[in-house]
Amino acid sequence: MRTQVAIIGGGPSGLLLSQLLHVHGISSVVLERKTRDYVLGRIRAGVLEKGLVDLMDQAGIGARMHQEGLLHQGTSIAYGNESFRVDLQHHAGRPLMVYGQTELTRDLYDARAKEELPTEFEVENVVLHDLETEAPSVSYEVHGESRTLNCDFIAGCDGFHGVSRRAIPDAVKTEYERTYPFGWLGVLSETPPVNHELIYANSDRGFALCSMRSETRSRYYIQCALSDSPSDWSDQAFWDELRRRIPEPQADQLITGPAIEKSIAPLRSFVCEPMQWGRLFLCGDAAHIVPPTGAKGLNTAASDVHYLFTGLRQYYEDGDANGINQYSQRALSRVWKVSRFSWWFSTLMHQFPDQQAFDRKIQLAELEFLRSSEAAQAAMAQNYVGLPY
Ligand code: FAS
Ligand code: PHB
Repeated sequence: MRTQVAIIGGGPSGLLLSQLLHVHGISSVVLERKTRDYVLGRIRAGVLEKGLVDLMDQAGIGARMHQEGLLHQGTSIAYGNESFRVDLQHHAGRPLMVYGQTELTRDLYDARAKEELPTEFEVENVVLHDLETEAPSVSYEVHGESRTLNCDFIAGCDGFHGVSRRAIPDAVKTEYERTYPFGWLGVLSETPPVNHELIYANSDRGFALCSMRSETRSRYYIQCALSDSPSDWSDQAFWDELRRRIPEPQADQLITGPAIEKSIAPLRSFVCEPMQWGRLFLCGDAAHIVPPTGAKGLNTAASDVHYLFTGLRQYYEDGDANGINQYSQRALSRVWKVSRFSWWFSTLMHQFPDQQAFDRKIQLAELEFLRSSEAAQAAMAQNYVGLPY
């Protein structure tokens, strides 16, 4: 089989790249390890930057997102008995869109099926070949049958645990990593959100986040020990702990219900340099991971897709290879700024097990400065709504 761009991974990165290429007449095949339903069963990001909203529109599949998504003009930060709102529209000139990654991925898969774009599910033993030639290929198996996909380029969109990053020689690659000594216990519930906008809370008991998927479906997180497992937390224990960590007015109004999903995500910062090798280009979680505090994981996958799509389009339409040759450098420049923001916000909002009393006072002083300073809120807002591509 032959295509112009082989895409490994059928998560949001791979699907969005494939859809954008298709709209501009560039062929691609998506190779996905799991089934469509398995991919759609993952509960992950909830907040979209305007850059990602615009890419969905550019791909011609933004209709349901605009119909069902919620535009948020601000977000709240709580600490101790204090709580303040950061006006995103005022400081950064645009809102955020609340629309779950699951729904965005569903829209992408529905568009693929409608246009009958080639997707291979349940692929195994994916191997990348001849990356340093002009005729790379990907070999793989589907239900025991061996296949080869010949192509011009390979997009490694296979997430943190995929095979693409490993295809870049160790001698060429530098991996930067920081792990955090806690996780996020997340609960999805068919209950109305406790607040009309998100609340990020730094309490003496640990971090909490009140988010949502719609006006009837809420998403909540509490910081938990890395040794915890979801089964350690009954629904009641989760709701009781969440109440202890959020401001009293919201705690009193919290409407609880059965958890329809409960999971724990570890937190890490990770960046692989370079993000390209020969004809292989890494996109999204295959190249970098950020702690979810800043809601930047999915959104940084989107900026990678923008840079790679633009470069590939330039190559095929104008014969100009500058965009693809500069991809890693351009993508990494934004990746590091996003990694810094995600690290800063995570460090500001969480209780660290080895934290000294001095550290806590510094955290509270920074939160007090953020509450009282227009300049500090503007800096936070501009990062949070999304840095320019
Ligand atoms: P993905 O990991 O989503 O997709 C990669 C795809 O490649 C998967 O479908 C996988 O099955 C497939 N694959 C892997 N190996 C393969 C192989 N060898 N061959 C073929 N296919 C292969 N971000 C936020 O902004 N906010 C959040 O709250 C948030 N919560 C998260 C919670 C968890 C538990 C995780 C893991 C991530 C979370 N993220 C969050 C980040 C997340 O949203 C990612 O940034 C986003 O899924 C990135 O999309 P992709 O790069 O497509 O990677
Ligand atoms: C979510 O709704 O899942 C979410 C929102 C904002 C974040 C992280 C996760 O910073």
